[in-house]
Amino acid sequence: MPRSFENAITRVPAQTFDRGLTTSKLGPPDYASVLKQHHAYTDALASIGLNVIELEPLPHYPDAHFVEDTAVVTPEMAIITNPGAASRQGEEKTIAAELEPYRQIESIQAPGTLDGGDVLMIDNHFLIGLSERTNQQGANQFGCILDKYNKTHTAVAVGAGLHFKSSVNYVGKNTLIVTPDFAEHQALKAYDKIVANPDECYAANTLWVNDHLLVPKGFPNTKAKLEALGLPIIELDVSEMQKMDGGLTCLSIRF
Ligand code: CIR
Repeated sequence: MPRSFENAITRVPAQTFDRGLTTSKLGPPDYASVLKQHHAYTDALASIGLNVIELEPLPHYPDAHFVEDTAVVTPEMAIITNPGAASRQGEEKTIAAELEPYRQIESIQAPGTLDGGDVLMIDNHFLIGLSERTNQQGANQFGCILDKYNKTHTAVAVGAGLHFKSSVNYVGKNTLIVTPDFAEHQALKAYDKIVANPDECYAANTLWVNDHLLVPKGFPNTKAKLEALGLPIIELDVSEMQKMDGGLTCLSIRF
């Protein structure tokens, strides 16, 4: 039986949204469209049974609505991260305060850095991407915390894309959706794979939640492959988030 989540923390994007970090060359985001897309996203989460805890915008942190990077929550505890980008450090404190009533709190300490976007939780096993945001010390600290709770992990180097979950996500039924460069990766050999089309790599950032698939709009070939899983699909336009290197997984913390 797939794990079911009760809650999702989200944050309304601030008007300063366009001052966030980005490597994309997709042009400036439009704030009204950002809000509309964010609203459709929270509506989708609510429609599949999640209680959405929506936080106020944080204008001094233009990336703060990408809440996933600040915490990883398991059934037993929450690991508060130390985000790898200097401009995002401090976001995690506001999230720790939200999670304290629900979970035992653990945390990553400097000089370790880790972004939640680099952590893929598959039941009690965790894949941890080593990226420009998550360093070896951060991954080691994360691994030590997992050990305490009898959970296992594997570290994986991230070659392309911002985070590990820009390229690899779990979609239920022992299956990962991956970009072509992860199709034959040794660390992922225990899983079946759906490989995103080479011109649709962004669709690898698909979110499996409460046995539904939230899929970014505009990637029809990869969506057709996901349909073979037989799960209900909710297609969402996140084109404005993509302009800021974000996507479906990073807009919420599910627990
Ligand atoms: C950043 O560069 O930190 C943000 N502009 C995007 C973060 C996206 N987070 C994620 O995919 N987990």
